[in-house]
Amino acid sequence: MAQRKLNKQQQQRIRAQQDRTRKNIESTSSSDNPHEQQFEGIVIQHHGKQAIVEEQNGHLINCKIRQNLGNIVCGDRVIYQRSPEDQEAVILAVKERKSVLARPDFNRKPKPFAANIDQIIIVAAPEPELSEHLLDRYLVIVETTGLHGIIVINKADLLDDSSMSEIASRLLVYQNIGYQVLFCSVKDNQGLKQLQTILKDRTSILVGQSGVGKSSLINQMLPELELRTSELSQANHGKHTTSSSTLYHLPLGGDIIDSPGIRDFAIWNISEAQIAAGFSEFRPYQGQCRFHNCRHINEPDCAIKQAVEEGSISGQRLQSYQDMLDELKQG
Ligand SMILES: Nc1nc2c(ncn2[C@@H]2O[C@H](COP(=O)(O)OP(=O)(O)OP(=O)(O)O)[C@@H](O)[C@H]2O)c(=O)[nH]1
Ligand SMILES: [Mg+2]
Ligand SMILES: [Zn+2]
Repeated sequence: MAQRKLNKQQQQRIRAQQDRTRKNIESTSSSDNPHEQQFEGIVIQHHGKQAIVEEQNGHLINCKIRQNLGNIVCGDRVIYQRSPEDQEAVILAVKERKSVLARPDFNRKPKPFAANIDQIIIVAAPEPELSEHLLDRYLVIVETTGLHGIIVINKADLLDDSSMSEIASRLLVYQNIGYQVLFCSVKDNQGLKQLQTILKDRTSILVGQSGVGKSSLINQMLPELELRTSELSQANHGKHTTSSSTLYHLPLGGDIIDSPGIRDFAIWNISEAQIAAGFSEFRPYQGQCRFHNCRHINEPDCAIKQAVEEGSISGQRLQSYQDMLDELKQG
């Protein structure tokens, strides 16, 4: 995933296009054209050149996407047009996004997949095994997007006393630098009330390895999910929808986006400085290394290495940072 800043040029181009489209919309008042009315809706899912949009009355409608609009993604607020009898509609414009997450497409170009998110819920579990390597990469995204990030350890029911204390001590590193860690279990209904409180009145996205239980967590919080799933599948011409990001409304208020698990997660399209900025505990030491452009690898008088020696920064986190720089260099 990457942050919106990386796509600034692209964003500007899209925005200019949208401004033009908006102006066009404004100049064609709907009363000129009584059969084609314009509405605002929210994108629930997108599939190539089509998107499923939730209308203001809660119904889902399949929309084509007008050319040159750029990528329309889950969470986008859009203006669409349809005549009352139409089952299909056309998206004319996208409202400005307050945030966007992207992942590399097959050409390693950033491809947005979710928009207008407030917080990222990183889901991990004892099975598949917890990976700090992956966790640190997600946290770089959290820090560089400026979104709120929380770590959820699902499948807590699989932990006995000793594996619980082992995993808890590994997570202490993250709690010490200010991240909230919440243990949950879909099976035992553990931690879900707290999770619902965290999700209330915000737009959150669940990210994490395939199989950690992201969809199961959502399923547990949404009693009417099955209904929504079949409605979605109908709006999408009966296709299965499990492979794309999908937005759901939570019963207590707020929205949640389920995203497909990431199998191949590489650091990509990001600068060394952004990686460093992704380690929030490095911040207090900024400007304290002997060299202003210190990369905290083997430079003398490095304040970060000093902090590791003194025990105020975790050596494992510094190692993780250095691994990411290596990975970046290898491309
Ligand atoms: N023991 C246990 N199993 C769980 C729990 N939550 C989910 N599972 C199981 O974990 C498996 C994967 O769950 P999913 O919800 O499909 O995982 P996901 O993260 O959505 O996976 P992708 O969609 O591939 O990214 C399923 O077999 C679930 O039944 C839990 O709290 N405890
Ligand atoms: Mg899933
Ligand atoms: Zn340094």
